[in-house]
Amino acid sequence: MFKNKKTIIIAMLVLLLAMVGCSGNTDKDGQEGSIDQTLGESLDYKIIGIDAGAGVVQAAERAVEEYGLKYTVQTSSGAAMTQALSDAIRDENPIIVTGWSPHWKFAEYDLKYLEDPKLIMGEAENIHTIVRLGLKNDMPNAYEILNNFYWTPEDMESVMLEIYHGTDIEVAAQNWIDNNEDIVKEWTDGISAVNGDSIKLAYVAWDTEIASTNVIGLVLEDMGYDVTLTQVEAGPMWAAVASGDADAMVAAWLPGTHADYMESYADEVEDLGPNLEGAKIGLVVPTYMEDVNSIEDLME
Ligand code: PBE
Repeated sequence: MFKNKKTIIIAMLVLLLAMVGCSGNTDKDGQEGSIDQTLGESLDYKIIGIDAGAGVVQAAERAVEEYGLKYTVQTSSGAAMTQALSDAIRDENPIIVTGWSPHWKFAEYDLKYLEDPKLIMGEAENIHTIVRLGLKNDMPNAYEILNNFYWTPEDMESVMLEIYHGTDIEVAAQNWIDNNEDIVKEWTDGISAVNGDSIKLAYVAWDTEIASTNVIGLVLEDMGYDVTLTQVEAGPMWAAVASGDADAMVAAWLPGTHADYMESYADEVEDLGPNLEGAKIGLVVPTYMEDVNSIEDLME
């Protein structure tokens, strides 16, 4: 009896040790799917991008080329990228995404930008307000409000976070306005309201631009404008302001991210300067990918 019991206990211990041994085969810091795979193999040599027209995707493609990486940048959408990121983090799997800040993902997850010693992804960026030629004459009040529009990365991130946590976009934008009346007053100070003039703002469905466009849209609405927000892709957004189809956009990332767009349309738009300073783009990974700190670490 005693002997039997002992045998059972030993058998159980052996089984337990075997199970522990097995789980030891999957890399504990989540860098690789199995011990035989390189990081690149476990990622299928993919960097998770967003929409093809985004400057950050083009910059990532340039980085792949300049650093001689085996990776390809997979295009999708901002929403698909953040979904892939959250799935990977849930399972502590490795992932590389095209990222930018301000962005709620840095408040929600432990993430890091990969160093970029060749500065291919650019340095500090600002977000500019761009209007169509002639807006100053046609709609001087809106032009002034757009010219005054300026906030901080923290302001923008607070709107993005509220939307991420489930608040309706317009409600989150209105909440920010209600909580920051002094700032909004600076944008509208001394400018008189109009009586239902139509104004059209173009934007792309990037989390940053959803936040900014909705905030300035509501401010213009409060000032008596009949505001239409039109969601398009990046190229069409720039083209719409250049052709006058849209009156303005607050989504131009300069000097780097949208340099090509700016160069193409320089003579066909008016740049009202930054509405936010201290933005950034880059390749972003979860901090648990301890061995990967630089784009150079992706070279094989
Ligand atoms: N972004 C957000 C855009 C600009 C705003 C960084 C995704 C881009 O890459 O073009």
